[in-house]
Amino acid sequence: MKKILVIGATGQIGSELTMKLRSIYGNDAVVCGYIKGAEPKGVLLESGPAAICDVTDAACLDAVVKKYEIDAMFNLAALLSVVAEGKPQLAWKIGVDGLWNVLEVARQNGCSVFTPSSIACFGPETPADNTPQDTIQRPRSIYGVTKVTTELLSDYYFRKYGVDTRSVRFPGLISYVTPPGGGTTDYAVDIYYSAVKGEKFICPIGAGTYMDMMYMPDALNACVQLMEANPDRLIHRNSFNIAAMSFEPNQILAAIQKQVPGFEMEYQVDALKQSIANSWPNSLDDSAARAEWDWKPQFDLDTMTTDMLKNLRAKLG
Ligand code: AKB
Repeated sequence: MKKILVIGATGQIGSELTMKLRSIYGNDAVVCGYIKGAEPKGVLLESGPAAICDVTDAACLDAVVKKYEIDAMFNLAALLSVVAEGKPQLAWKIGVDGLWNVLEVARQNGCSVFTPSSIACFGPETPADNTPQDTIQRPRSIYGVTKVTTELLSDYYFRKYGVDTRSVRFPGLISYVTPPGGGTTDYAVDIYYSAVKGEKFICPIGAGTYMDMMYMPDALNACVQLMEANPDRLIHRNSFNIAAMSFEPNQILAAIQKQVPGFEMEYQVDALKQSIANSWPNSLDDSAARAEWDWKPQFDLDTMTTDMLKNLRAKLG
């Protein structure tokens, strides 16, 4: 990767991925692609180029790719699971029609493309524990439906046109930098904010609901490592299971209580979030990613908790 466009660069993953890519490839080599209403600010804006880049507008995307001579795109444009349930057609328009535009522009301009999938690409018929890399994918949420389609379309463009498409299935991502917007796994971020603010946490996900989660630094490493991987080693492409930790609400509570004694949580289960969570796996088998591109996470629940609390205390004063 020499010249990179991050689409959705002001979102939860994009804001940190853009800065990480700039630290590796140089500030001028990484374009921060954003949409109106989600303009970049601060260091994201000041440290390198930025351009309006809407995946639903192929001509706009093509112009940005040509202007900056882009050779790799990170396509992070998507509505997360809970928001998508309220706007299914928009979720499809951004996630699938938008990807089609990205892939066509990539084909015409010789770019590689990373488009994340998610644990949401699985459904209730999928084996829930140690979910295999290749298994049944019949998601119930519209977000999951768009993610399976994303995987299939990306593989199609690789096989038919040779476009270098690669992807991982992200678990819930936990970060102290940019909050997530409308996902089922957001509780695992929100709980840290409550702990640092000294507030009781109201948990919308029921006790005993296991989901895979990952600390953002590991997620960012996965993006870079997979895009830099030797293509000759890749048996899979779209999309790799990756995993770092799996827990249920009482376990993240206990991890925080070790460092914030007296921190309290109460359950008030949200029916929509719970039904989505119930349809997702408990934990993924990421052995294909480990074998094909040496994937290995650095953070577990305790080390992530220490880092989250330290950084959130500094951020929130
Ligand atoms: C969500 O909860 O919607 C996302 C995801 C797991 O893809 N964080």
